[in-house]
Amino acid sequence: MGQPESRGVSERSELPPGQRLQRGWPVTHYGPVPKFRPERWEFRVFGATADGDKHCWTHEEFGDLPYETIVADLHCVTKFSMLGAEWGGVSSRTLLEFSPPAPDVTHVMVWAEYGFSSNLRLADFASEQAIFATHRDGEPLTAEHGFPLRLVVPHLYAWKGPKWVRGVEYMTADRRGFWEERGYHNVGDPWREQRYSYQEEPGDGPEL
Ligand SMILES: Nc1nc2c(c(=O)[nH]1)N[C@H]1C(S)=C(S)[C@@H](COP(=O)(O)O)O[C@H]1N2
Ligand SMILES: [Mo]
Repeated sequence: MGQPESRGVSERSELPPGQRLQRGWPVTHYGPVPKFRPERWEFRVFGATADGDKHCWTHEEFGDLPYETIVADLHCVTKFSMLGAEWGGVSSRTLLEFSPPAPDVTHVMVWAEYGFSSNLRLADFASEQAIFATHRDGEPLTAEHGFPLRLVVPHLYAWKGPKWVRGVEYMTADRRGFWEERGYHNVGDPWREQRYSYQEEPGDGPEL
């Protein structure tokens, strides 16, 4: 990997409404922890790409992409927050540069092992703080925290950042991901407490 480059500290290390501070780093996810098999692992960008092609990286190739770090908080919708971790990896902006979306792309679906998925508005995905992390606080991720790769989108609830992420689908219309189909808010902004889909307002997401 190249020289680490710092993107600076997160703008607000504070608690969104209704959240409490969590000490330590609990493990939270649905389903089993997948086993990492490097020879079978690939990262795919597909759907409405600018050139119409699917783009794939092996684990080794992904590790050659430019490495950056950010300091960011994680807010779980079940009301605990972890503040101020340093995440290292490949920013979503870098990925968008290497594999640009078609002009009419408005949303992305981020795909992980076992079919877990989460949808994001393109603008949220392209936010400066969003990072495909391989490291936390200088150490490689552990298996239960998403090794070899997880997405971190600090300005949204943490379910919007799949662990064990394997690809991104560029979409020209919005579609709900795993938790968004199961009662969680389509946008998921913790500063506006967008926890559940019944709170959605017109324009926040596709019809339920
Ligand atoms: N693949 C996958 N990623 C996931 C989840 C999941 O169920 N599956 N849960 C999310 C939720 S709800 C949270 S709070 C964070 C927790 O990350 P942590 O276990 O590293 O604290 O992972 C997110 N990423
Ligand atoms: Mo969560």
